[in-house]
Amino acid sequence: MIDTHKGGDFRDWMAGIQARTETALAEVLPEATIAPARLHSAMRYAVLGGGKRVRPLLAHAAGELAGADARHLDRVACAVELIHAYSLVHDDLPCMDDDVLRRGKPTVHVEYDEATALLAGDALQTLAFQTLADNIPGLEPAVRVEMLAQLALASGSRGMAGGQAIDLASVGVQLTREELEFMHVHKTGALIRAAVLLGARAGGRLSAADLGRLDHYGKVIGLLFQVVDDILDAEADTATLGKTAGKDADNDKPTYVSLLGRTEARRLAEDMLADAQRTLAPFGTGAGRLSQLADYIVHRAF
Ligand code: GRG
Repeated sequence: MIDTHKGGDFRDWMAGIQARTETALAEVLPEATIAPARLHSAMRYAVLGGGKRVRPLLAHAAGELAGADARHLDRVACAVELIHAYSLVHDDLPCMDDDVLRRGKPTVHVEYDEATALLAGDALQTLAFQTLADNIPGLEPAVRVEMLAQLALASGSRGMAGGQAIDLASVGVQLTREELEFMHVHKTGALIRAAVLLGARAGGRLSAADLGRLDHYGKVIGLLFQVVDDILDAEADTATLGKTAGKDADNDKPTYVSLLGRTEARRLAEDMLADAQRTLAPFGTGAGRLSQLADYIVHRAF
């Protein structure tokens, strides 16, 4: 379907969405000079100038398919990316993964302090909801309420935060494949799925059946993102540290590689990619960007 994720046209489209997302995020985030300046500075530090912006790309791609206004999609993209940024700030805290580096820079609690990082994450989360709740000219309030409910569900205890809780409880535990999948469908997958659906909801063009197809696509690529992340982590560990493949470097968390082995994990990723592409087939060329993004998620590094 269309060209692959390596095509120049796709790269240009990606760069365009990444740039407009950066601008939109810089606008919705309070200036670092506004009091409380340290908190606002930490929020901007956490969000701006880094990240692949996978979720905004998915929101825009789904929204384009649904005939959405690009300015409405900017708001959706900001909301989802702010939730993502909050999750990373909190995930890096000493009480969770205790990481000192993120996107090649010191993590927020290292650059600022732990209390500021906690508050920055909290405030990013609430800013995400404010971004959708504030008036968006041309986007019906009823649609925005639906989006707010969907984003809340994806972020909370029955979504990302719930997945994180299961992840923390699974350190040193042997999970079955079903349990691992359940954890990742929530921890990483729920927000990715929400990015696709919120983007689609911003346009009025799709039927319930089409939204159902996109929901399946979002679910598959959300999980696929994590399978690939596990493979990339295992490869990085082996390359840099000579570690035993498949175990999380820091805390012995189960991964797809530890459960299936690298070859089988790669096969799973390719099978899931095929599932995602099949799901998009009825949309024809209109789903070209979503198709390329699925390909990009799998082949971004191998
Ligand atoms: C703290 C409530 C709470 C949740 C945290 C998603 C998550 C839940 C933690 C992230 C931990 C992690 C590194 C998971 C692996 C997959 C993943 C989400 C990687 C980071 O996302 P990318 O690759 O990051 O999209 P960039 O930097 O490109 O934005």
